[in-house]
Amino acid sequence: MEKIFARPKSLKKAVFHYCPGCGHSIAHRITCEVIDELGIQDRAIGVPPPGCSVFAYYYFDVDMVESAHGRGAAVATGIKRAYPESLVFTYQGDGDLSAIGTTETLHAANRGENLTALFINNAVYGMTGGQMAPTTMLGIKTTTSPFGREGKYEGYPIKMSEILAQVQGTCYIERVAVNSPANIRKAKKAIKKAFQCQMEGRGYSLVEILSPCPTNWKMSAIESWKWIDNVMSKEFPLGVIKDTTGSKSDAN
Ligand SMILES: Cc1ncc(C[n+]2csc(CCOP(=O)(O)OP(=O)(O)O)c2C)c(N)n1
Ligand code: SF4
Repeated sequence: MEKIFARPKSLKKAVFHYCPGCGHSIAHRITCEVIDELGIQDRAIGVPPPGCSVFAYYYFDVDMVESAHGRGAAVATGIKRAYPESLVFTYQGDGDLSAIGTTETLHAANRGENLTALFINNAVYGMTGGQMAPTTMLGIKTTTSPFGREGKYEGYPIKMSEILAQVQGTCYIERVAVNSPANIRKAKKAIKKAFQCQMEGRGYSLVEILSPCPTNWKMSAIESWKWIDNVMSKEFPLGVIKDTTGSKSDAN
């Protein structure tokens, strides 16, 4: 009998520790599917962060080098420069990439480091208990913005993808979501295109993935998927933000 659905080869046979409905597990799976499809399991090197995905190395069956919080772009730069034939990707939350790691990320992008960032935006600091992140939307209550985020006091939701699109070293940036089968398919295509950009030596590529965190959003999984469509993607619109390849993104 023909097998039409199976665990990707590069996804270990381990049980995810993520909460039910969490987007990290979907992002892991589609990234592994892309690694398999591109045939790069033996040369892919992932750089996971502190955060809920801190144990990503238990799941990806590729070489992984853990970085300190926010330092993914710097660690990945070293790996890629030492092993230019490898396919290097960082896997970073929004607390990681858009707060403590802003400097490393912006300068790695500006230098056009030939690597790929998978940027998981769930609009909070997930692992540490749902504190406000730079990506938290105005009016949203978190443990550190109990009355709702107010721009005047707490700043405004930061749009890292749009900022990074401004610098010369970035070649491809797309925002996707993992909240529906159609969006998951688009997210996978975007990750594939970002990896292909790196394989072609085009510079820094990034896929921002809007990802549900039902636990800290205090919603059911289904409510959190709807919230991405109805609220989050209004603040963070989905689509290609920058593409210097000249080829039409097959994600759209
Ligand atoms: C240098 C440093 N500062 C703070 C922390 C504490 N810390 C661990 S995870 C985390 C936030 C994670 O949030 P995010 O990056 O958005 O990832 P998520 O858990 O939501 O996936 C923080 C502040 C740390 N590990 N290291
Ligand atoms: S706290 Fe949020 S981001 Fe962390 S595993 Fe649970 S649902 Fe996922």
